[in-house]
Amino acid sequence: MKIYRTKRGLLLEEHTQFHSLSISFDELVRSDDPHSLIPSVRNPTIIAAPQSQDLLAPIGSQEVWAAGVTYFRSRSARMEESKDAGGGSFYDRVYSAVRPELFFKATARRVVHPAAHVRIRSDATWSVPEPELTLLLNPRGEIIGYTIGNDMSSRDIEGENPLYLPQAKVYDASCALGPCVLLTRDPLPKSTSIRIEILRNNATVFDGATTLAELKRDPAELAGYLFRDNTFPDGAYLMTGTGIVPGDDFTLAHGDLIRITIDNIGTLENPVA
Ligand code: DO4
Ligand code: MG
Repeated sequence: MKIYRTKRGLLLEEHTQFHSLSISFDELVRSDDPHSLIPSVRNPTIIAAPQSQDLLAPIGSQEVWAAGVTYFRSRSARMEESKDAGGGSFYDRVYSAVRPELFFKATARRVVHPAAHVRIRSDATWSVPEPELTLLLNPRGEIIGYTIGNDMSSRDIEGENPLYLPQAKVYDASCALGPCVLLTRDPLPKSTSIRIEILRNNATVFDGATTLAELKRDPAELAGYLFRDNTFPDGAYLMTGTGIVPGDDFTLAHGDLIRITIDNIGTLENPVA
């Protein structure tokens, strides 16, 4: 089942039918078992599917965190962009280390809704979107669902010095989530595909794809690291890293359209402001 957060409240999509839910997103995430709670908060009336302009990012009070260098492609791209700063070794080391790279990505205020504008930093010269499977974790650190995330990144800033990573990653409208949460405790199949297309003036200027078979880390293990010595009373989102990085000659431009699709979840589209 899928949960949409909309201007009309939470909607449930089940067997292609839509119902409203009389519960907030935070209450859903905090509940012990969202699946068994849903029948008691589902309005029986079947309603129309939400319009794309009514969709809100599926987030309440959750923080958004992210994992990095979890795909070989991310390791290689980062080593290249940071070679003058000594990146030849630290990205390679974190790719193979037992402890993953986890970083803070966004508060809900910095997350943009589906179809809303993401931003590139005004002081960046080399910016890319990062299409990432994103885990929804309950307050116990268990995966209760999945959404699509865009971890907007300033490659020139993070490449200049790894200590600039928070500035390369965390700024207004640096993150997009949506269009819905696929509510399931089951791991997604390794064959799950993640695809991205970037359009400029209606023409594709970059496209790429990967699958979860390329993700080096186990999602539950990433969640376990995030919840070590950290409490999240309203749960949290954890982006699982990118396996798709455009070539070094590509940078986003104002007006581009970023389209990210993950099997069984949907498509998240955001224009670049
Ligand atoms: O270490 C820098 C960021 C890595 C990242 O965001 C990713 O691999 O997706
Ligand atoms: Mg990323």
